[in-house]
Amino acid sequence: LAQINPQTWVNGPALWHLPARAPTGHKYSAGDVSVLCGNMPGAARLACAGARRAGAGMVTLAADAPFLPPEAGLIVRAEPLEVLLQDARRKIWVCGPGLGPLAGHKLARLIAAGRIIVADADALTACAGAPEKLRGAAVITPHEGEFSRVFGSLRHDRLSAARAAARATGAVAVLKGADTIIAAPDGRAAINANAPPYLASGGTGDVLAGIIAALLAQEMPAFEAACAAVWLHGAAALKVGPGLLAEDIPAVLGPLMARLRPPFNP
Ligand code: NPW
Ligand code: AMP
Ligand code: MG
Repeated sequence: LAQINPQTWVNGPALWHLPARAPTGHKYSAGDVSVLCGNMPGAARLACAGARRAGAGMVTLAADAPFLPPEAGLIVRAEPLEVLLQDARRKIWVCGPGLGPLAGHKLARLIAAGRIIVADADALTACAGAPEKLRGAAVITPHEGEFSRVFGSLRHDRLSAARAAARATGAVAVLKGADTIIAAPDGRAAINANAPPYLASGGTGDVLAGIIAALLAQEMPAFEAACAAVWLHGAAALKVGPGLLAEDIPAVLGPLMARLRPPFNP
């Protein structure tokens, strides 16, 4: 296990273990993920696809707009957030991809309701200059543009910046880019270089947010879930190859995860 300096590692499967699937589990026990959907439903759908292929048993696309077309196996709920929050099984939420100007309000509501949140995209932009608004999120996944909006321009090296962001918010910070830093509030950090440049393509970050949520829903601790998701996302992209579209990533996660998951009857 490569160690760069104390508590900083090169990300890889030695750092985390994917959870075993219970042989008698049902779809709710396999993990429930809800993805908020706003003005760009394509982004939220990509997060749903990532979550479903990363093993969440139930994934709900939670949209205020009633006109979203359904999709086999994906629950589309056109109901107010307040109604959906009445179901205590909806613990894990993706908040941000394609969510638009309501993202700040919805993020605050999810935090107040004590949900486990992956905050990305518009939820981060809604916290511009106000990192304290992210307190209560489990994982935040900024690209450098979003990072600068929330925390100010990247003055320090990316590793120190990600660590500071994790300390300031109490969330695991995933600072995305060619190399992605994953930093925990307790000082642990990992650097992921297992990703090809053709991952720089619209929607890939949305898929990553969904994968992280699915692993949280399968009860992985937040730092390990983020490390595993970032590594799998990069490995999936390498497997797809050049010409990758964001929607190609979810389908190759299964075979990758099959190699890493413990057997059904450990
Ligand atoms: P520059 O060029 O460096 O000056 P935005 P977004 C800067 C949804 N999507 N990576 C850069 O500025 C998202 O989920 C919908 C990227 C750039 O102009 C959001 O809801 C899709 N950017 C919404 O669109 C698929 C970097 O930040 C600006 C950067 C907007 O999200 C695509 C971009 O930030 C997309 O996911 C970096 N490393 N470093 C769909 N399928 O419907 C600096 N920047 O304006 O918040 O735009 O990330 O596209
Ligand atoms: P987003 O900006 O939210 O769409 O997320 C983009 C995704 O692509 C993140 O997971 C980044 O880490 C990844 N990515 C962006 N640029 C590169 C690059 N040059 N090499 C490898 N991965 C990249
Ligand atoms: Mg994004």
